[in-house]
Amino acid sequence: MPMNAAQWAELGQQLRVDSVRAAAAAGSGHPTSSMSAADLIAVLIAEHLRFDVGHPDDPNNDHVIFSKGHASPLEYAMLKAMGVLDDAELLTFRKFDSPLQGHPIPNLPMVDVATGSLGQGLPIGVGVALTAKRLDRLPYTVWVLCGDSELAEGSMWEAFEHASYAGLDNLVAILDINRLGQRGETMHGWDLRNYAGRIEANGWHAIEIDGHDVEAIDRAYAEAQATSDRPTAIIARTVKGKGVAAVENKNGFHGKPLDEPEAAVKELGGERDLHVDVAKPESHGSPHVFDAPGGSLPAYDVGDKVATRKAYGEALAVLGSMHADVVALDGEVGNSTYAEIFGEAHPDRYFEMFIAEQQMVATAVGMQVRRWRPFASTFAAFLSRAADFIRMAAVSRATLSLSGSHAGVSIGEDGPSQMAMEDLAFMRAVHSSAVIYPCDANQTAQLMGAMAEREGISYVRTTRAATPVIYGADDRFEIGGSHVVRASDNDEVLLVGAGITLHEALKAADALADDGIAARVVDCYSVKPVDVDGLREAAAAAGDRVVTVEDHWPEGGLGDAVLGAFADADERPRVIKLGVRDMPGSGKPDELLHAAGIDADAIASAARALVRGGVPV
Ligand SMILES: Cc1ncc(C[n+]2csc(CCOP(=O)(O)OP(=O)(O)O)c2C)c(N)n1
Repeated sequence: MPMNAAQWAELGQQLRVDSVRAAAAAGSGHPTSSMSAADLIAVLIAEHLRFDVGHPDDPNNDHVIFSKGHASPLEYAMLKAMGVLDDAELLTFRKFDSPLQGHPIPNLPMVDVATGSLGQGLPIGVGVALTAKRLDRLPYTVWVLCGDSELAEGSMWEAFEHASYAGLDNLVAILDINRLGQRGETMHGWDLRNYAGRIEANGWHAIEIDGHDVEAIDRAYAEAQATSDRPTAIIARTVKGKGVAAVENKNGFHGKPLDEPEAAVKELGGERDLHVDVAKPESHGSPHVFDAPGGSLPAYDVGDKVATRKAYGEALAVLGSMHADVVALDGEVGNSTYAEIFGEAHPDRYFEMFIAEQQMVATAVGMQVRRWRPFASTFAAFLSRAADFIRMAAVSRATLSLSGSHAGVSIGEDGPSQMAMEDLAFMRAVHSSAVIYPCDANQTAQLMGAMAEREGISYVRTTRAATPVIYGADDRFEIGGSHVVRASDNDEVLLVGAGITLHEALKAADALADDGIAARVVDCYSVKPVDVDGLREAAAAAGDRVVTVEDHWPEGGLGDAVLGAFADADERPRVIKLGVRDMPGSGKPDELLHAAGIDADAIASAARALVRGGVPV
């Protein structure tokens, strides 16, 4: 039975009451932030949402994303009204072991991603809406509830710009303009025109309404759905804490349960038990399936010189032919990362995200919500701009692959602004991550095949320079492994490198051999998980003397990963960690590797000092 306007208002009150009750039961949470948006959510689920509650995986279902994730009491109250949760479950909010966490994570039907780091839900919503248009080719709508404080985040404006550029008329941003943030008024208070002007300038349709007038809300949603060619923002003037005089429109009540919840519930008209039969999607389509005729990973001739970034692009293009769900995104450097090779082979599955790294990662997160397998690339240095999106992708239990090119000083003349020197440390610290740093083209191709099948966040660091192919196309590498590249029965020292430094380590081993010192060389291409057993075995076979070398700051990268492999061993080797310690400048790659003390000369002298018991220079 469709509801009438009075019932929508009643439902709004129920959502407020349940938000107050959930926060009261938890003793914490954000009821006032939930109360301002309650009418907006009530009319949405009663009238406009298309979602088959019995089949939450129906690919035709709409998506609802709470960009203001702290309004989780409202989200859970909404799920209760829809029959996804019962009242007892609602009251487990924020309790240990309850799925109803302080901020949402995708452990409940309808919750696609983790939110709570503000400024992320709308960019991810853009990713889901883009997926609807270009990949799934299904007519579902993406509804995103945003707070007004988070509109100060630059990532929100990356999202506004990209959504209109991509013509996402299936995206509706619901802006809960309640004037207040965490500690006081936002920059623009209730100046709805200010928001509307900027959003319209970004190519959106903007509708200004009173966010507690349920009929106006209904009309705005209908208008949004009737709008073609561009996304719509509903800019709703609302009141924080609406309906309870003690907190209504008052500063100082953000993120706190109400002092007198029972009185508040009474003031709101008491508990209700309205149930909403959310309308099912009208469409019954299946997601589009792209052609994937198959193929085999590229093979390179030993001795040729090929940049691993080039192998990344070539392998990715083949992976696109092997797997219909592989898609690629790039941050306007596709001719440097070589993602453009995928773009040429599979233009319909290639997404130019421009210089908007947060939006790029958010789009990848949105695509994997819909079960696509995104590979997103840019210079490794610039992935750091999306660090919080990557961190939150892990909270979302996302599966996606990232590629960072132009790592370290070896990029040469462009200088330190373009050199990733922190990426290994950051990516290692991401929950669920694998960190891969291949040294040659065959190894890159092999490991990308593994990345395409791995769950979690996978990162591959690629190198700008063309490096010699040292492995055969039939050599096999797995994530978590390492490879002994050079060994003898009388090794006195172990050199551990990866990527560009593996080649320096091999040159150093030649120089050491001239001095009569046999060096074992291990390619530690899997920086996380690191091959603990392989490294321990190699160190033991090389006199328990180890030199690690990385084109990265010494903190948190390859050297620390290797040290971690030895940390709880009964016998620990002596380890010298070589990394970049001083701020580099411009120069030729060889000059910069030398100046940083990570070239063959530096490795050889560290090894000599270890073997001869001296202090390395
Ligand atoms: C990136 C980020 N910065 C800061 C916070 C802490 N925080 C949580 S809610 C909030 C205020 C949110 O205000 P608004 O978006 O207007 O929503 P309201 O609670 O007023 O409805 C802040 C600053 C956060 N969660 N994420």
